[in-house]
Amino acid sequence: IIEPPTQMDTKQSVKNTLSDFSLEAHDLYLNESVPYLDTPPDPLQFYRDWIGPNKPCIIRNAFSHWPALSRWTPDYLREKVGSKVISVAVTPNGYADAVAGDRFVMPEERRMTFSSMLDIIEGKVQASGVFYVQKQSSNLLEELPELTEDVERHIPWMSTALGKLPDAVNFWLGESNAVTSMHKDHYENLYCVVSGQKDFLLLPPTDRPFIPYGLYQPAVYHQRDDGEFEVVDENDSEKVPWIPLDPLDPDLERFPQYRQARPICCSVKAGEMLFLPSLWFHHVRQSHGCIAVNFWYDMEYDIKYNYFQLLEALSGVSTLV
Ligand SMILES: O=C(O)CCC(=O)C(=O)O
Repeated sequence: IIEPPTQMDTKQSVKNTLSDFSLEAHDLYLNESVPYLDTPPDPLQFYRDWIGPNKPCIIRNAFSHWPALSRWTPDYLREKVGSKVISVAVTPNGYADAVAGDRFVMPEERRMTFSSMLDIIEGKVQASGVFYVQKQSSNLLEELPELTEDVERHIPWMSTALGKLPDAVNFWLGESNAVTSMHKDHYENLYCVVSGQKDFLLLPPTDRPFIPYGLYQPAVYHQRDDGEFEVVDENDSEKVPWIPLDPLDPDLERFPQYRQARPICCSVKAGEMLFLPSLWFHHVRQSHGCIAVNFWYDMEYDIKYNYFQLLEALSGVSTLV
């Protein structure tokens, strides 16, 4: 007599299939490190080789003509935008938008002048907390339009390749201990480092089955007058799905499935541009005072997205084993 499969057998079989799925992606098309291109690409070639296949690469000499590369010194920035009031993310530990205990904690969004931020970066003022300009809602165009003449509002070959303009152009400036926790976005991301260095840890979308998610109560940090930070619940907000794992120090007892993940690390230096394809998981660190500008082009909600949604659903089933 052949016994019908139990629910446990079915889950184990989904889990095995997903492990093979990830292995096959590595065998078929993924690189073991992030390759370099030496010149800005032709749009069709870039679409064919990198956007379509959903593979990251680092492009050199893609924005050597930007005045920002030589101009953006603290003195120049103070003179040009020093008095502008911008949004700065402030946290006690450098972790903005990250899981802390049983909460998903967002940074305090502090309004301050660009000069005050530079004072902190340059060590002229000792502030408690970690400061990071990382507003992500096209803050370059919205908050610092005076700086756009030093860069470009879009990357012409990327806009041609995708047939659209970026949804957002973001400006990043942070302290060395400001970290962006692991997450993924629905953007084709061109990330340009203007000064300093960014360190990316990347995981392909096909490694999704090994990446744990939980549902967390949203909260925000708030710095009290005595300098201490408190965590204030956002009671009216719905729970947020987020990744509780720190890929720099993964708790493999708690998340054994992460053993199968195969992260790729890369450093993006001043003058280099990372193409970070849609749906890739990324965790980001930086050198102190690193400045970057990035372009978020919305992804196509095509069969790639559609398959990824299926993978998400199946990953949820398999982690219940
Ligand atoms: O630079 C960072 O800290 C994070 C960048 C990022 O997450 C993004 O561009 O999607």
